[in-house]
Amino acid sequence: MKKNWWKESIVYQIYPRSFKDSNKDGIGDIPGIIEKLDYISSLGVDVIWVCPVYKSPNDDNGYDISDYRDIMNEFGTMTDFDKLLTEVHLRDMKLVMDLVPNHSSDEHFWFQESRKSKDNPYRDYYYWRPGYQGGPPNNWPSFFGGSVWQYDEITEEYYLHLFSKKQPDLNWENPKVRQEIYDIMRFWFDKGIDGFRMDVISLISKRIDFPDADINQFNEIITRYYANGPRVHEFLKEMHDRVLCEYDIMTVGEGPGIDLANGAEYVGESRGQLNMIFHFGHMFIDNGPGGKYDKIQWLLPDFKRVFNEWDELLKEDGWGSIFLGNHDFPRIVSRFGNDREYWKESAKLLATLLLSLRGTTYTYQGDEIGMTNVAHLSIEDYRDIETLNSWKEAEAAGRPMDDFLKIVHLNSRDNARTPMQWDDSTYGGFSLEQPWIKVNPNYNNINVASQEEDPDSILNYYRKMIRFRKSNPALVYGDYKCHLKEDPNLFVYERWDDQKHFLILLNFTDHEIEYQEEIKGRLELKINNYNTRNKSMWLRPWEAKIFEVINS
Ligand code: ISL
Ligand code: CA
Repeated sequence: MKKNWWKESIVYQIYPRSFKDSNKDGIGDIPGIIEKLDYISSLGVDVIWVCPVYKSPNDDNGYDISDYRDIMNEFGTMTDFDKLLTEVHLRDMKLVMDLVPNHSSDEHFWFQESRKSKDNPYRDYYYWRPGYQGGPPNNWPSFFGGSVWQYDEITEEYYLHLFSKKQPDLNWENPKVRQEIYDIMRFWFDKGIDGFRMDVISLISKRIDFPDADINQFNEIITRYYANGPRVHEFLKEMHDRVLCEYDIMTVGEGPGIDLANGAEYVGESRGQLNMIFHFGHMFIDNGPGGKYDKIQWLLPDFKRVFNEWDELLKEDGWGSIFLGNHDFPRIVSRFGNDREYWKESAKLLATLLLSLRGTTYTYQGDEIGMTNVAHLSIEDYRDIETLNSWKEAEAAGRPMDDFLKIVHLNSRDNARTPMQWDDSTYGGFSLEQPWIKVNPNYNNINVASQEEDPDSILNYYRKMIRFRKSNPALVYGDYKCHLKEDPNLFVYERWDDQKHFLILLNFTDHEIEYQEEIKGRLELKINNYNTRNKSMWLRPWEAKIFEVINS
């Protein structure tokens, strides 16, 4: 296995709007991030990934970009950004930005031109099609509800938008569009940034014959028509050969439709495309056939299978990304742990998992203090376009809205977007003014300041686990073997290289369980998420133990 800095990196993801407000307008910003760099560095983080900070009308919080070479007004200026980059580097960390190449904002100059006339030089920067029988060109549904086609009166044609109508899809078939994106990438690399997380990279090539979808399962529509289109690897290879190969940077692509059948094609080292991808196997584990607003109970054997199969797929050629949540998904302790009776234990157990699997590990802001989902009583307190659109659709469909509110509580992307909880002052120390989105009312109990003081806190456990991972390369590069694959309660695995050998025991339940397999060798307890350490094979509720196996 070839070693690389990005394989060993601990990545910390920042959602700037919700991280820290420095100028009392209730919106997180770049100077706010700079204020907190010592904190981030104190965790042991190597790489910071910031979600989009470019100019944007914020229809989708920065994932709708109107100028790729400038900074969003609310977040600061280019001078602030340059300072951020310098300060990150001064602390021996790296900075990765979010690249959103699949779509721009409808307020981008390209789109403003494109919509003007059918012969405008920018017309083919986007997908324009005539209507069909008085309606849109086909029946494809958008990620954010409604059709993917928006009618534009000026030229009496429709444009494609897989996300909101303010996020028109860029036409990657047009070589000029590709060149524009490569130039933008170079602009940021030449400033000295250390990589890109690439938004919905799986969608840049799609079925451009635009056939009607003949099914109504959204997930299947994605894989059949939107994702992994015929030219996606040709485009990525071109991007790599024209830009990426010239810089010592890291890339991680994300996208719906990336699965075990195609994942290796994105990251195989000999293929020269991306370093890593985020797949959503475990992120959709509690979605029923109707998608994310059709919740089902997730099961541990399925969860383990996702990690096992991806590890198996990438172990010879490629590299994994290990994450349990991000700005698009519920809080990890609420989703995969028990955020009530075993809040602390289960948050620490998830940290143990995150930091002991093979792959680069990503921690989303606030997870290091066990931030939880939020349950606002009114839809008025939600901000996310996806949540609000699906609310409107559910209302129109006559669904019982009390029940729908419960699903929003479980699944809304805003669960991850409430302000970072720094201390117990008003607004959780995020801002001195009313934030753009309400603070989770539990900020009095869950915040950075109180956990700094407590040696037994989730925060200090993250620090300990990060140190432990860094001092044991077996946890980064070493082999992986899962035991008891079908066991519904325990997640047990070994990690080893020529130096060290570890056995990791994780109890994903509210009750005590004894681990009964026989292990050769002497076991030395190295990490335990309970402060009353216990080296027996009994696991208390949500207990996590890492043993070193000696003389095996
Ligand atoms: O959020 C999801 C499920 O709730 C995903 O399906 C998500 O829409 C998908 O992974 C793409 O996400 C990315 O691109 C979107 C943006 O809204 C997300 O925040 C971003 O992470 C469009 O740019
Ligand atoms: Ca601000």
